[in-house]
Amino acid sequence: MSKLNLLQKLMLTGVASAITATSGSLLVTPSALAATVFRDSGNIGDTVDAFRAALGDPNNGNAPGSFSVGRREINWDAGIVPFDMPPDFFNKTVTRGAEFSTDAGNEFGVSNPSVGDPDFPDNKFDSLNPTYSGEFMTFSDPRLFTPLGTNVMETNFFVPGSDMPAAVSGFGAVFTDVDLPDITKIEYFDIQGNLLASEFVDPDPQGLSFLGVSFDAPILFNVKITLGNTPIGSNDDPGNNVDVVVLDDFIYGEPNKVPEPATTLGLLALGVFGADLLRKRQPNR
Ligand SMILES: [Ca+2]
Ligand SMILES: [Ca+2]
Ligand SMILES: [Ca+2]
Repeated sequence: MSKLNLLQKLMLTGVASAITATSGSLLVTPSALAATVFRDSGNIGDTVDAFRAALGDPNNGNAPGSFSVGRREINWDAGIVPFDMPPDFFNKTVTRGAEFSTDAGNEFGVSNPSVGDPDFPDNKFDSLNPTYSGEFMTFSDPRLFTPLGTNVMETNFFVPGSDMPAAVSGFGAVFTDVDLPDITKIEYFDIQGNLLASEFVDPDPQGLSFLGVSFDAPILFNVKITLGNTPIGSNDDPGNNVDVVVLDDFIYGEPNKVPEPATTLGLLALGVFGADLLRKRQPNR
């Protein structure tokens, strides 16, 4: 319910570097980095709106490319999103600059598909387990999102509609049916893999929870989300330490292009390799 008393100020220092946007380029500068945590459960609408305001307006929707202001959101609710959702659907098909992965084959599900989808009917994943429609709640009706075969997933950001890696100034997600404390969490990483923040999601059994972290600059490269302690499919049974959790809305800052270290290394390697090839192709004299 409350807003400010759920808002924590967190100062991160040390390993993190701040990236300052200057005239379209990204400048890496070593400095302290401020992060703000937005956490709520139950009636989460006010905290979600405060997080949106921290990231900034407007919602840039499906516009391809990167903009200097605003944010992106995914509510999963459009009928075109298939029940078996490809991991790059929200970058390549619907261009919002987010791609998802898991260590269980990169499979994802979106509930309540439109009539005509081969997986219809489904209500809040009750086609995967008939008890789920009594456990899960929506923030945005009617559709929910989950990784399949695992309870851990990652999100990487791209200049929307492209393969150019990007960073954002914050990420938040709506969770439903968080039963157990100190398990469901989001971990936030910079481009070098440094952990910027790790925050647990407050429980709200059969209800809604929200967690978002915003940063002073677009330094967030990857987020890792842990949903309860059990992949979707099992009966939710927190009394026996089985907690199944799924997701609703994702809200994140506008993706900003970042230099990709792997590309630089790749070009260096290619240069060395190319020089070696050239040497080998020199005719003997
Ligand atoms: Ca939704
Ligand atoms: Ca439950
Ligand atoms: Ca649960």
